[in-house]
Amino acid sequence: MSTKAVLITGANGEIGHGLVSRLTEKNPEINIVAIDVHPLSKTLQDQCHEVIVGDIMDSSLLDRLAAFYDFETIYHLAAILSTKAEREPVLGHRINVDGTLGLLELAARQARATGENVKFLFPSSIAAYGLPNVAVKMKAGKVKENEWLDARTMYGINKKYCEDLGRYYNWYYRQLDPQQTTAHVDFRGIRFPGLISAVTLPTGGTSDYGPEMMHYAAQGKVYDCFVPESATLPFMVMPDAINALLKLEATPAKNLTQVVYNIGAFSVSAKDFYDVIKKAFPSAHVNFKPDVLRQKIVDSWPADVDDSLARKEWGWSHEFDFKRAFDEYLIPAVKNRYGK
Ligand code: AKB
Repeated sequence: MSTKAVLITGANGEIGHGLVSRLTEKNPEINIVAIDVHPLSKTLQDQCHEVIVGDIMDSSLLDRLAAFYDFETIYHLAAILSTKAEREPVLGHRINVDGTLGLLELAARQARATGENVKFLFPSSIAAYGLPNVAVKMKAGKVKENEWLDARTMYGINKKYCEDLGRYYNWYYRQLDPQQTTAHVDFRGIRFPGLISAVTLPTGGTSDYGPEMMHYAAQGKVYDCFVPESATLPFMVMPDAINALLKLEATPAKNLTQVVYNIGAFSVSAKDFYDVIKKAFPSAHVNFKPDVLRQKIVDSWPADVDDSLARKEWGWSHEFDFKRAFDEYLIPAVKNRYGK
């Protein structure tokens, strides 16, 4: 008999950290199978049924998992973020696209074998959008899911394509087979804005200037910010991001008309970040030294997103606006983390 379980790839990453804890808080009996290329902390390990230090590209590993477990839900979080994927495009494509395809196949095999739909939660990104320049971006304001989809980064293109793969696995998989299976991959994607965690530091992203500024200030380090003060993106704190994944997972499929949804919380400039950080850490020092190449990527991402579909179809709402995010979550938690 296979064990019913939830699979989390990239479990040691920023979202994975919080997600493992939230899932076990909600259901202490849950069997979490966690994969990451890096070992998980002891606390996270203790909350998982099995932890695998391994690569999602290892097909024999995925075969072994398929043999031992019936996955009801897969949170496929493993990815190479935008700056790293721009520096190593082939690696980005391999992990972000081929890796996702392998996991979708695993989910499809499991659905066929068990006769039950397998939910596939996929963090997409505002990087799926591509606006031509900062003037158009600021004029565009809140961007809808079907607008400005000319992604300009390897990562953004990868995310957009994986959303399309998700749509295919959800609705059209093996559509020519004479014998259609009853169960399928129930793909659900969220285009996340820049995420900010008080617990972990991001690596390899382009929206990382926000969180980096705060973590540097809390450690008394000078931060060279690679975008100008005016650079504006939508951001969200990690507890809201995890709430969104759990809420979308719990929504009955009949309520959902899309396979991917925008979600938003607050849209702020790099200067807004600096002002609020400076208040909490008066000795914080940031030099705005734009790196024009990285800045162009930020300029191609929307300043804000229209998340009305997510609000309407699965009741999405953020708990943390900009003020509350800093006052009640980020500042107390980073002060605690760095012993301030
Ligand atoms: C990145 O900067 O690559 C990510 C993202 C916006 O998806 N944080």
